[in-house]
Amino acid sequence: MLDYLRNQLRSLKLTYTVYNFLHQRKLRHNEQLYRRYGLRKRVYQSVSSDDFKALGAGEPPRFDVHDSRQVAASYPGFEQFSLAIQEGIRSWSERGYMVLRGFFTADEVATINSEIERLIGQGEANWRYSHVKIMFAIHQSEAIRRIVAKPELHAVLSFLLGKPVTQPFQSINFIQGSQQRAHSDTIHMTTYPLGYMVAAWIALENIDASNGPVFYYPGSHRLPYVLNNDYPHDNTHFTIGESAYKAYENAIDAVVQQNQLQPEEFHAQAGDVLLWHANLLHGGTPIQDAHRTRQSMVLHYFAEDVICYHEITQRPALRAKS
Ligand SMILES: O=C(O)CCC(=O)C(=O)O
Repeated sequence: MLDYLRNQLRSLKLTYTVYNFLHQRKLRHNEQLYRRYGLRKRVYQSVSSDDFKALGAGEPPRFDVHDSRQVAASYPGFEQFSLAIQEGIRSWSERGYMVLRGFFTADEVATINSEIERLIGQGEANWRYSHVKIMFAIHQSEAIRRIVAKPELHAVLSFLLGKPVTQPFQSINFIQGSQQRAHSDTIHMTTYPLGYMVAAWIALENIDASNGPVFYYPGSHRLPYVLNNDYPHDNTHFTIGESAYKAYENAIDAVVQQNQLQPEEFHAQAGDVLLWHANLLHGGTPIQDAHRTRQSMVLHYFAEDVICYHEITQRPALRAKS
């Protein structure tokens, strides 16, 4: 009965509006952005891609417009990166992902893992999605926050987006593989203009084909964004459709089939990092060995001075200071 009521409340746009109204402090950054981009809405109201149609596409990230292989070296700051990172940046426009091998040390990885273990042991881990994801550990652990706040990571992300990127919007930790179906993060963390999000996924142990690695479709970020109007979401003016996310996943499967996309898997050593573009299609492969863990952490970053929201539920993103 309680679950039923909770689901009913979650399907009402009004529930989110009231929640946002009560948390306006975390939406204040949008006041100036709405003015700047010409969006005529209150910051606590629902917002989705429909609201931006009349405003045009806005200015996309620079490497979505110009091939990073041709132009990256001409932007200030490129020389600060190692040769391996420079090569990753060069291939960004074409592939939509890049790898930072050995970016976190064994000590840093061990500290993150023991902090997660501590949160779980103390019953403080913020589990979601049937005990698959631990949300926002960065808000609970000073040690994790400090480790992931590497200036070099922020420098790479800022360089890729051509706008400052200073802190993660959220963190998610996994103990086992997510086995999540293919999706683009833009359906969960949408921006106006589109494309100003990057994910940084950190291997916290060695990962191979048997413990549910992340998979992705190279180059898929260049396909059109799939947003609410591109699948049968059954939303109404007042409610969010109950099976909207499933319908979205089915639409992405169709995109994969139509374009005959071929997946790659991210096999990694502990400390390796995979960065992916806001629209790169990706997910988690099935776990072949149920006895194995797949400890990992993903951080999602928005560029500063863009509008961020959740397309499916049409909620503006609340930004808490970490
Ligand atoms: O870690 C995984 O298996 C998938 C993570 C993911 O899809 C995401 O962070 O968007």
